[in-house]
Amino acid sequence: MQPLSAEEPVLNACPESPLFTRHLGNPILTRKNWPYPINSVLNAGVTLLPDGDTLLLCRVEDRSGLSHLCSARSANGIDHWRIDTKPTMPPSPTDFPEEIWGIEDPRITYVPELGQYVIAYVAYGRSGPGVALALTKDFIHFERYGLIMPPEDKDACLLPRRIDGHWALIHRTVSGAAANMWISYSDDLLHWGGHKPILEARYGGWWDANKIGLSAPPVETPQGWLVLYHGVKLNVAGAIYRLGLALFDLNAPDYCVKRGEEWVFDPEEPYERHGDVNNVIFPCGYTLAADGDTIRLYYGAADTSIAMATASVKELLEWLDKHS
Ligand code: BMA
Repeated sequence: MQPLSAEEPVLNACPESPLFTRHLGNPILTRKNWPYPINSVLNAGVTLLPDGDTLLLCRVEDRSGLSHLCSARSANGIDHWRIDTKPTMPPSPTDFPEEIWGIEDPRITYVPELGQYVIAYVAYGRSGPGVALALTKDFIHFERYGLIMPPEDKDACLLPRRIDGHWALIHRTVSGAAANMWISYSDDLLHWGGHKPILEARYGGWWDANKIGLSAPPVETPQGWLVLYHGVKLNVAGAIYRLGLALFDLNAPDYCVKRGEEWVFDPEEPYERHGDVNNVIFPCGYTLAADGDTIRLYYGAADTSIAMATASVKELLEWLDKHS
């Protein structure tokens, strides 16, 4: 695999979010880049392919308002994107009626035991959004496993290896006013049980009150699974989507070891503050550079475009030590 350079020139470090450095060319993908007419491109699943290309499996909202997934590949992960000329993974409502209103927000996990990528995505159907799985080796052919978590559930990601012999899925269940993060286990990726809440939204005026959810797939570190999660603060003007950090035990990912109190990344730039949905940063994936420390976080900006920011895993962990 061709390593990514950790020294890519990125600028625009923000004093308010010193842990993240936005790419100067943000947003890196907009509807203007698309080879067919669309409304917006956002919330992409991310992976590094064996040939070194960065692959973004983008959520694309078409001009009917419904979403599908479309691949964009780039050698440097920043520009010269090669975008599929038609939807890579359109919804398939005939066989999967839970996809009748589209598919959204994929998170990609490469699973060495399966030799495949597992995509956890939102299937939007008449009962609301639920979690569906699809497996692929090449992002051309997809094997759908169908709905694995019924509505209302989203923000899901499979861990890359078994925990105590079982596959583990982090997801976000909504029940009443509470939207909290859960973990569930399976032996075959189809039938799930052992459901446990792992991180709950706070209450009152907190930045992550009432509604939280997994952002990018957890980063496996010697200290534990480093989880970036989004918190949604509701105010009279609408919602603000921000990012926070938590650390979970490596062998018991239902156990939260640390949780940061303040957010670490929030909408500040015009392309994050203004768009189809204002004040949203929504990452669904990252790549890790060859130095094993630099992550490039790809995020939907204001539900309109895709932007990128870099961060150091070491610095995120150090911040958590001081702020949890
Ligand atoms: C969430 C998801 C995301 C979206 C965000 C902000 O609930 O639907 O796809 O980016 O809201 O609108």
